[in-house]
Amino acid sequence: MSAIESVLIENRVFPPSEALVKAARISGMAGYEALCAEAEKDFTGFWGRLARENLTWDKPFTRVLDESAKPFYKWFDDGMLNASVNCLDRHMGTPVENKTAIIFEADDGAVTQVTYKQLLARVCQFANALKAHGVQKGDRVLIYMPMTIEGVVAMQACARLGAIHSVVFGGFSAKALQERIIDGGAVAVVTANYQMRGGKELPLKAIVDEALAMGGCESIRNVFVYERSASACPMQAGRDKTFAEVLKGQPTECAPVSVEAEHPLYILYTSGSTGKPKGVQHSTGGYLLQAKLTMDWSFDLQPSDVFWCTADIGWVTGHTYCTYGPLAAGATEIVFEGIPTFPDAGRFWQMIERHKCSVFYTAPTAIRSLIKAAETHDAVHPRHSNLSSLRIIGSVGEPINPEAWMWYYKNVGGERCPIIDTYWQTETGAHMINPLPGATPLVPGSCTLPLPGIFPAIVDETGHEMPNGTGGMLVYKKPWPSMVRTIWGDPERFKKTYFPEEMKGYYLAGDGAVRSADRGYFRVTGRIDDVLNVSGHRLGTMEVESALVAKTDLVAEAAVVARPDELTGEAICAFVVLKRSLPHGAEADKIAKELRDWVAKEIGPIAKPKDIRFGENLPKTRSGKIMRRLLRSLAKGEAITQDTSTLENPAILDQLGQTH
Ligand code: 6R9
Repeated sequence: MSAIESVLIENRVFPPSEALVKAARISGMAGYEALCAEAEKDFTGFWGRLARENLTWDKPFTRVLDESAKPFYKWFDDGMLNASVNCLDRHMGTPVENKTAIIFEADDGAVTQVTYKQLLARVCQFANALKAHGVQKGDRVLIYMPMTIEGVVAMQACARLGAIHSVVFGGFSAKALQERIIDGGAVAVVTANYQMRGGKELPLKAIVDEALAMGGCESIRNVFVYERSASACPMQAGRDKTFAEVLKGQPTECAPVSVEAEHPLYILYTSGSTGKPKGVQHSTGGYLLQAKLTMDWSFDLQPSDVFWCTADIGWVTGHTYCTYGPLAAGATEIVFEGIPTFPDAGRFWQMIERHKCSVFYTAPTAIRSLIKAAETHDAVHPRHSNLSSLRIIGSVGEPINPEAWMWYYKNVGGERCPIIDTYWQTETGAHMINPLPGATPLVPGSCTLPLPGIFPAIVDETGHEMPNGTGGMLVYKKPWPSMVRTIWGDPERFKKTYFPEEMKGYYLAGDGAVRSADRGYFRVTGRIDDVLNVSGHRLGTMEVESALVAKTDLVAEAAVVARPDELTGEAICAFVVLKRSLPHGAEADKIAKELRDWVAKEIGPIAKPKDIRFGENLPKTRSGKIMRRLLRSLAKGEAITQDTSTLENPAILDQLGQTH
């Protein structure tokens, strides 16, 4: 049975325990429904109330929502605030001041802690350093950092100055970095000399150098280098400076720059259906509101909680649930530098025990790989760690299959902790559809119901709503405060991608979904566009195709599709036509490796195709269109049952069946 089929017949229900219902911030379905009803009755009144209650405003807003230029919605737009004030200064003079903000565990196991007060001082110091180098409100700062306290500090320091950060995941290539520097017009790069992962020292600064040497990055004035490792790295005099150099003598106080609620807090690039990644632009006020609120709602955050989101700051989950949400909510959070399998695959469970983590938030792909590890090597099974501190566990990034859900529920959550399966996107900024710990009965594999104030629906291609039980496209009928504001530098693409005419003003998420006939629960079935989801990471098929055909000495044509994969959710399967004769055996393997390495250099190792298949041609219709549905069947190893009569070259199907 396929994962999707098993999800559709899922009928186990897990209601929250009475104790949780009693103690939770939103108590029982009645509590949830009351908030939903408030939002329905007075949409702007609801969001206005929450924005006043949850954020500190330098100048209060008088307008909640301005729809005059829709779909370019504005929220709280005559209000002024600062994001770092809302994450740090807000807690000064309260009991949170001396509370641990971050417990940092390094790759090698070394632990460092900072309180809110100390973190504020570090953010101010780094903000002063940026300021001393001319960084101002509205400037773009590219951050290419490992998971460290300094990574969070760099982001918060930008926010303090009203500078717009653009974080690029440390696994992306020099080429990807260069594209993002150019698109965003960044004035500075914040990086580290090396990053430590799995006991290995990997260069970061050298990749920045490579990116800058590719040209077109003349906007960059400075590169700030955090000395994560004692090993030296090349430094260009005048341009490159170490953290130690620039922090020296900087005061630990820095007046925050108050910005308009709509002022961009950050740009984060994500994949779409073309080869060019989109710079998703987020606001300050609306974004921060939902980052903070969802900590309270989805994770029922309590003052004593130790929160751990395992995502990297290079992804949206790391932005909202490492850098902004937990700090805005005054939580103690764990920041982890390393990987889940080093020194062994019990690392997560050992860390939960070591730091008494109470709210744990990770991705299905990590869970699946740790299940496999625990099944083959019992010593890393979670049963060997004391996980009794856990009260809530979460999932994000891709659909979680019921088998992995049950394992997570039993072995990590001790059949006691609700699994909060959070469905959302880079573009939504924060959680959209997920259960609430003290309210929603859980169904494995379902993200259940929308958060209060969020109005999703399932529609057909013409925007008509589908009855429960019938699949369709997921849309949102109303805007929400933390929604994407535009695509950096490309408002037309923003409109076309998210608000296409057929959708009647609804936001099109790009995912397929179905609501259950009985409860109206949502199940997200996966992307309906050309976006792949490999280990919870978004990649465009076109992006990988463009990378392959850029190897002009070897590749004539390439088509990329996804196939289901037990571990990574989806895997990339590339069909390649070479500029030479069809290779066989060891030679084919060698070329396949060369192509994988090439893609890793063009985009990053996460984009390496798992399967590569060579053919003298691709299956095309007589009008020259690549028949992707056939490629998908071939990738899955299915028998071809589709009609191939329109195929120009049917013999090609046999050739393309072979994987390298
Ligand atoms: C937060 C994040 C977004 C895409 C999204 C969907 C998939 C994320 C999911 C999920 C099913 C969940 N997705 N969470 N699918 N259930 N709980 O992952 O953002 O990297 O932009 O990816 O991921 O397909 O459209 P992002």
